[in-house]
Amino acid sequence: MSENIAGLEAQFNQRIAEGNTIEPNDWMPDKYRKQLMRLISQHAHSEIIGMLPEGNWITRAPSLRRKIGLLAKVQDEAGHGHYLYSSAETLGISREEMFDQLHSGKAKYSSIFNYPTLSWADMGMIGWLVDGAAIINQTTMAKCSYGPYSRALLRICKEENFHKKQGMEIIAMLIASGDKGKAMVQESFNRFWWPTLMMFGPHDSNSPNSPDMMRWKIKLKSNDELRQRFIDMTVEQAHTWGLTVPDPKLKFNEQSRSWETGEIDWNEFNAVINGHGPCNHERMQSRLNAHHMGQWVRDAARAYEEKQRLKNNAAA
Ligand code: FAQ
Repeated sequence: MSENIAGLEAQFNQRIAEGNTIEPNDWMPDKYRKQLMRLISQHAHSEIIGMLPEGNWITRAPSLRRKIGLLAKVQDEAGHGHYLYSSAETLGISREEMFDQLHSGKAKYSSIFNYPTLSWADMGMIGWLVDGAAIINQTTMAKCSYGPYSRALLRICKEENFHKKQGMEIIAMLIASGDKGKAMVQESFNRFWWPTLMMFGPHDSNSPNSPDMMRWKIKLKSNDELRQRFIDMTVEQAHTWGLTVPDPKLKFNEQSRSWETGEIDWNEFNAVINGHGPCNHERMQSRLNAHHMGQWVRDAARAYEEKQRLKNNAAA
């Protein structure tokens, strides 16, 4: 029996080494399945909770065009949540179980969504920085070893690119509008810069899940590598706009040709991912209310499904 498992594991490792994808009905080690359930469900929760900070601004968008754009973006995030929940379901976990894990605080979601959105410039900042960070992380992971997740990410990344562009357009227009607009952008940048760097997770030396995830090609680049790629791209963009990166220790390293930053406040990061960020409580309350108010939709969908099942049985 154990020889059989060892053989299956050898085949599995070989498929990964050769760059093939693992599909839902393929044999996989239990830990690989569990890591994927954790990762994909947390990603799905991030998309769903991530609708809330921007959702706050739909009624306050400064024009009809902006309102339509923001509405479409928030709707896209709901769609991403659905692709990801479906992808996690292929591993044998139900949507109800995933929701229970989110609502009980057992499952995490991205730290960034526990920060408030205080001005219209924050809508631009989320598109530019948060979607920008998500794209860097997810275009890499779109080549990961688990087929359903990699395919979901391909589509998500295409949509996130639009999100980033609409964010950059908001910022460019605010900056072009004059000193007041530019000051709004700078103030928002000051609040979002460090929390965005935290999105990439702890340093590699402090990332307990990374060794397995990298070995199995779920992650293809480490937390620090992706964070650095984001920093190098974003600092240049900020300078082009005449913005100041809120980091007195920021300096260009001529040898590595990349930007060095000061240290992230890991106490803040740990507080936020453990439920004590500025908006954790508010976000979870909104999520629980939405879940409660959506109960009738789930009941109606189940009743319809049951009716169809009885009809099909009668016809068979
Ligand atoms: N926030 O060992 P590692 C988006 C946790 S989608 C909260 O390094 P891992 C779209 C981590 O879960 C943004 N928790 O973990 C959008 C683990 O805890 P656990 C979401 C974090 O998994 C845009 C522990 O710390 N994207 O933005 C965070 O190897 C605009 C130890 O960490 C994804 O989920 C964090 N920032 O690497 C929507 C992408 N960082 O589970 C709306 C996929 C770490 O053991 C508007 N996820 N933790 O209890 C990933 O790539 C990885 O999960 C990382 C973390 C890189 C986030």
